[in-house]
Amino acid sequence: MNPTANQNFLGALAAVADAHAQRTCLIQPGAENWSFAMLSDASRRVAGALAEAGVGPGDRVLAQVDKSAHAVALYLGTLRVGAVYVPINTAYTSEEVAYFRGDSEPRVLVCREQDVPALAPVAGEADLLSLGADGDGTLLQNAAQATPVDTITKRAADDIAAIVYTSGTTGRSKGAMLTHDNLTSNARVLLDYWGWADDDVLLHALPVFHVHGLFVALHCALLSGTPMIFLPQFDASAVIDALPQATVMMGVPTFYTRLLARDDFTQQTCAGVRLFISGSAPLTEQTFAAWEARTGHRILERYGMSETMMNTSNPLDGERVPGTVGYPLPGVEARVVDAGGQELARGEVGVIEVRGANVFAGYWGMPEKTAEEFRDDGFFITGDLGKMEEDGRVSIVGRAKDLVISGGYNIYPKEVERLIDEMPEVLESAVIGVPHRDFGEGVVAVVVPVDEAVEEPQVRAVLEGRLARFKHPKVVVNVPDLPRNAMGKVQKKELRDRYEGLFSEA
Ligand code: MCA
Ligand code: AMP
Repeated sequence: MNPTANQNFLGALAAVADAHAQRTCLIQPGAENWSFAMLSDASRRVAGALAEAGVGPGDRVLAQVDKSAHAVALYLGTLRVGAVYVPINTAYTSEEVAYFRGDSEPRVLVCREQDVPALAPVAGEADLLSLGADGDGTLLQNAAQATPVDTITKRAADDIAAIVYTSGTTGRSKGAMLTHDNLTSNARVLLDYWGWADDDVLLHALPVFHVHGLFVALHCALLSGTPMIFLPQFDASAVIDALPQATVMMGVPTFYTRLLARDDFTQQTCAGVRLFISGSAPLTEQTFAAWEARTGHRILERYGMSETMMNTSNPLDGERVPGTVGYPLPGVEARVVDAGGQELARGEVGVIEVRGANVFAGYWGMPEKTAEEFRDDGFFITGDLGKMEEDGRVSIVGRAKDLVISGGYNIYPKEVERLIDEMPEVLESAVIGVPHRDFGEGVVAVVVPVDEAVEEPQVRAVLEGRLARFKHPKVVVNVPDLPRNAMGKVQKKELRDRYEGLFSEA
């Protein structure tokens, strides 16, 4: 790598876009398809609007926008001006957005048209702009009038390209700073490892505010100059309609279980597909087996995090073993250690640690938190429990961190417990995740009422508008007290075991 050259990841993407200018980039059923040239042009214009709004190198662009071709242009336009893209889930309430705005201190906050009134009071110093084309002063209207930016702002390999928020154990979200080199190296490795070919067509039904949809999926297609079928969200019928035109699909396990639940999803539907990839949450061996029985395909499972993007993957050509997440990717080192940081023998369960060009630069504005999660030799402590199999594959067996993963979204119990505990009717609560057929894990609140039993609608009413709905408990259980160990710590494992079957009919 030439350290004096421009290491802005957009440079690599722009070169590919120029080489494939007339090729279709975004296939949008029911709407106009976009070529690579159209996307480049739109992103140059968005870059112009951002520059006119005063956005410069290192400034944050906080985006809470629906998935669309324009949202992709916003991401690319942000990189073009050397700014830092900060995407957040569209399900977040204005109270949650207020936190992200305060923490990331963006120059602009780009939102959906309908959210302008609710977000205006929390925009602080940031310019609030809606992305949409309607109404004066939206980002797209500004972009239409702006002078397109043709240059790509120079960035060093370790300059920050994006901040991806990931929930913290204390309930405070942490912004994982991903560098241009993190994005570039991981995308290149994945293209090669998954054998991306010139005739590949990706079915993209993931949201574009997390690493999975925004980086892993999008970058594979953009960096190879191949088209994507760009669906606004996962909808099983739309996916079944689109799959015959696709060669690769990436999804969270819920995508796979929902497709299997459909009688009209058959081997014929995916006759042209060469690769199904799953990640973000554990894929059960049952789903793996049912998928193979239905389609003849063995799903390739991989493992990543917001802080590291992709760490390990089952092989493209070798055996894909269900229940494992495969081998460390080229350039990524993985080890399993005990509580004291000592590497464990193969087969023994401990915490997974990783090191490599994929690993983030630290948490935004939290140097002490960053220091806590790195070893002196540069390994990042993932908080996932796993083991290294004899043949060097990694298996994830659980989580050291108190985290629920529901349909691929992370929910930190503390964040929910804190609000439930504020209810005058509640003495204390424990939020856990238990097996759920659709979401993998479903959120359950176990509450100790002060007096009368606390019902689920009461809890929901308290959380409404304060916490994104996917974090709301799907069930509330009342108990006389919470199980605790000798130290007084709530025994969540005991609760998880106790309520394991709660969603067996779900
Ligand atoms: C929606 N709801 C959920 C979830 N999604 N509840 C629990 N868990 C969820 N994941 C709730 C909504 O709050 C709403 O509740 C009701 O379900 C219907 O909402 P809708 O939007 O229609 O839901 P859906 O279309 O059925 O969405 C389910 C989904 C979606 C398709 C599985 O959650 C999804 O696209 N998940 C992908 C997440 C992802 O990309 N994760 C990657 C992050 P109510 O009726 O009460 O309002 S992890 C990552 O990036 C790392 C690096 C990695 O390894 O990949
Ligand atoms: P996030 O913080 O949203 O990026 O989520 C990352 C977490 O998702 C990881 O630390 C794992 O706990 C989990 N995860 C990602 N991929 C897998 C997988 N294939 N199997 C099990 N857990 C996974």
